[in-house]
Amino acid sequence: MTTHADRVAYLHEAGFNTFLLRSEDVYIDLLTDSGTNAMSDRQWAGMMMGDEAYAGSRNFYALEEAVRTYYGFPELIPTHQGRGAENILSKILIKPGDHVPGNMYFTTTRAHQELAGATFHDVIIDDAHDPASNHPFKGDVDLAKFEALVREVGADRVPYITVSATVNLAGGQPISLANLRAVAEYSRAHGIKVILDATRAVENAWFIQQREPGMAGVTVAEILKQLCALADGATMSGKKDSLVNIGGWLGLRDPRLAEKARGLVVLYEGLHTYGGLAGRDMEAMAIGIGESVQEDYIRSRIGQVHYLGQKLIDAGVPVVRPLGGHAVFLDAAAILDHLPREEFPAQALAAALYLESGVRSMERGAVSAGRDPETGENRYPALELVRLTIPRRVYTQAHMDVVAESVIEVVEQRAGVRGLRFTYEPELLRFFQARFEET
Ligand code: PM9
Repeated sequence: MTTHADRVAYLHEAGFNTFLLRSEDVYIDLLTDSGTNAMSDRQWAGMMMGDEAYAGSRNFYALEEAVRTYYGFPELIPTHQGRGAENILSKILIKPGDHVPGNMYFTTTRAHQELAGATFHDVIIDDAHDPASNHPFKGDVDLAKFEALVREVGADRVPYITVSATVNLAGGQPISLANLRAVAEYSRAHGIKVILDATRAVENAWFIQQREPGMAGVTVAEILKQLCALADGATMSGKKDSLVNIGGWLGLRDPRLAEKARGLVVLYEGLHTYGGLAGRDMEAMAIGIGESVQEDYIRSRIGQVHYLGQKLIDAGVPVVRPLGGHAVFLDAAAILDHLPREEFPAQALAAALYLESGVRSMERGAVSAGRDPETGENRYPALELVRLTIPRRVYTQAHMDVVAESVIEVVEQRAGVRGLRFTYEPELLRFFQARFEET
């Protein structure tokens, strides 16, 4: 715990960017659910079984088996984390001048697509951009937008569509199985691949079980398999759903494409049977995959997110509706409606929350969206959000109560929160290292 005076000093040192705080100076850390999970006793036991051979580690085969069993992709290329898989996939599928549609952008995913020479196009349904819409599947692709893009640029310039399950920047919102089926049918007919961002697909499967007609009696494990069966490949950050601190993979069906990916993984990550991971890390991820689809686990995980979200809704705090899978997203544009978008209300709100109570959150608005590579102008997404991200198996309901009280306090005192301007703006993925001062 820190004092208010401590936090004023730490926040200034960090340039009003919660990524630049030291974790020691944070009381409750809701920056991200990425790699912040608590591993189970079984996973830790697995860590002791690391086979640290350079090639052909026993743990690689355990991971391959787990991915085949639960995700259904026959070809597995391990990577150090999700963006390693995104880099390789973008390089093997994209030619300069191509177009890649997706159900909303994600920061690292779009950055790799752009670096490979593609233009990203958002083809998510309009409801996803409206924080108040209660659509049960705000992650759905708008087929009319997707088809219009393909007509405009030609199917041969669209190597694949990225479908995220769930959609992080829309608020952890799920895509329905019916929608993904329709996307896959259309894509197949036009020679376009479907690539699933499976980072939080287990959480997505839980929402399908809860909300999609006819799915109530189907297990989360079976729904996950059905989701993946519709995709030609998947990128995965195991640091989320798979309950580990590090690890990822690229899963594919086409063995020739997998050969190409293996050719690149040895260049960027490590040999194709470890992909930048220690053997013990692959073992922990293999065990975590099995744990992640257990019904009791996933119900309590999302239940905790909803416990916090419901407290804020009951207090009248504007949050993205319906509540998502991994986080509660505060509608910073509504809360700090005295600040123009140019003064980054979400960045300012995240800073104010830290100042109030030592709770760390993350900006997910204009700072994260970066600049248009063509025009150099700031991109202003419809959603200007602060994410309260819940690590898995880490915090108690009492911690959630403290967070709710802190947010409510900041909202009550919102008139005193000032806007921010850049003092340092990195060129790529600027949100990680940018620095700000008060306007
Ligand atoms: N997500 C998150 O906090 C990690 C840092 S922010 C860039 O939400 C999706 C949907 C993600 C994601 C990371 C990645 C990249 C891909 N897709 O962080 O490289 O949410 O393992 O995964 C973060 P890695």
